[in-house]
Amino acid sequence: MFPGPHLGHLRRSTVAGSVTGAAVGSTYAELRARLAEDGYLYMKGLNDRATTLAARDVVLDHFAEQGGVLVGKDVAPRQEGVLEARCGVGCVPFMEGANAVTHHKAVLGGVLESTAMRQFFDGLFGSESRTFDFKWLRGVPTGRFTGAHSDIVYMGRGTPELITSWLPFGENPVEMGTLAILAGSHNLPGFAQLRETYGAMDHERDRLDGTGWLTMDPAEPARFGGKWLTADFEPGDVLIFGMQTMHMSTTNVTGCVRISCDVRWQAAAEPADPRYVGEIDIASFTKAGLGKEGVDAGERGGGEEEQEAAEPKVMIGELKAKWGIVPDEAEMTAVWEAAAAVKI
Ligand SMILES: O=C(O)CCC(=O)C(=O)O
Repeated sequence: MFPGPHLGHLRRSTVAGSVTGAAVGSTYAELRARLAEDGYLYMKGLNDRATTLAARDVVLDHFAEQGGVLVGKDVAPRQEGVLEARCGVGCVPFMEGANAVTHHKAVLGGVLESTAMRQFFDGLFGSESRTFDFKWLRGVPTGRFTGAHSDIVYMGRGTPELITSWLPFGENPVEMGTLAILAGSHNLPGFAQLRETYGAMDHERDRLDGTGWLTMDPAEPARFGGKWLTADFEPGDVLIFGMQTMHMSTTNVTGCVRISCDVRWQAAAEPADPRYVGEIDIASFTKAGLGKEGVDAGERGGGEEEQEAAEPKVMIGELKAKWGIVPDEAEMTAVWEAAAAVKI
């Protein structure tokens, strides 16, 4: 249920002067303080609505060209992004990386690296900003969601002051799959152990198996405190958060594809994670997770199998046991029910 005891509303922010005709909004100093305190900024209408919808059209055109993805050849039903009944994972085209769709003028210049985005991040960092060349553009089909994780696990080889921006391409209500933030996970003492263990990992270096998610169960990290928050997003809204803010998505329970993109930003003068800038070899990135699948076996002079045998993958469950944070079902149920009993 949204909003409900387990999933509340994100607090809205706008930049001072950015909302036409309204004397509302925060200065960059206030936004920096809010980001430090809340672990996120929910920027309403940071990007232009019409431009965002134009970028959505580019993605839908790409889907339509593949065939078998969307219902309806005419413009109107296609814009709804209604999926063919049998179109699930593996059918919706994979778009992560730096490619003709992510770097289409209307997508890149209009939305992902729009003037509004660049100005915002320059203001937020108080210096010139830059973004990775790699863009995490996704079409998420019915029934799918992203598990709980912190981004540091996938992109911690540059500055730790890296910021993720999540941009929905179109009307994106909670039931279509929205990004949910576990507010407090970045700074509450209850999460300290998690930040020092899971939050200190490097998915590739530590050979973490599979997606690198901590869990698919939102109750599991919520037992450390904090609160899951999300929103019904509109075109142009941008959700911003830091590397230690745990997040996941709600499930897409509609018949329409959810289109969204993650774009990472940092101060230009800071070191950037080399995996995501310059030439990107997409063949060496996994489709399921966010990160690259292991260190290139070729670089180490061994085949994939040889490397596997020498350094088997570690399962997240084994790590939780080592860290002493294996979820106790009874404890989790009690915490979840206690939260449900709180009047909001
Ligand atoms: O859009 C999604 O489902 C997940 C995005 C995300 O968590 C990420 O890229 O860090």
